[in-house]
Amino acid sequence: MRYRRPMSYRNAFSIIVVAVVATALTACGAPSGDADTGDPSLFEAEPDARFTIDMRDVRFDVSEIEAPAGAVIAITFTNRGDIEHDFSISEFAGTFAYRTASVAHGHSTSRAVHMALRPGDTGEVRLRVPDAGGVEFFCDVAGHRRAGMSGIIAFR
Ligand SMILES: [Cu+2]
Repeated sequence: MRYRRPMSYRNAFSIIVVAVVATALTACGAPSGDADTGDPSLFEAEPDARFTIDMRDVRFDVSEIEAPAGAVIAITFTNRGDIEHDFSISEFAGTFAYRTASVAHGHSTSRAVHMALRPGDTGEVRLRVPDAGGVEFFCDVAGHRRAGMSGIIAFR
């Protein structure tokens, strides 16, 4: 049997760094950083309506907005809390895009729309839903939705 050398500290460190980077890239299904996500055409013109929603610990300060079906709406989110939050939609029949310089946080998600914001960060979401109906949004950080961090966008 051949003698195996113990792994050097340098090699062990390299493997850990690679594992952490791989986790960061896959955690939210999108690259972290300031890349746009979704359909970029939604950012080509001024939206038909604009909304502002702040994130607190642990709630959205606006829990219902109304928008015309078929219109492009913009929602600017700012995380004014002390912990990370996100804007998530489970299943989404329309088109969306978002833009933020915030760095994706560490939890995984299978949500159709998921924009994570660190404390103090801002991101803009654009949505277009063709048909009337309600879309529930929530924060997908563990426990936050159950604590009431959710809301409805009513398309009329
Ligand atoms: Cu949250």
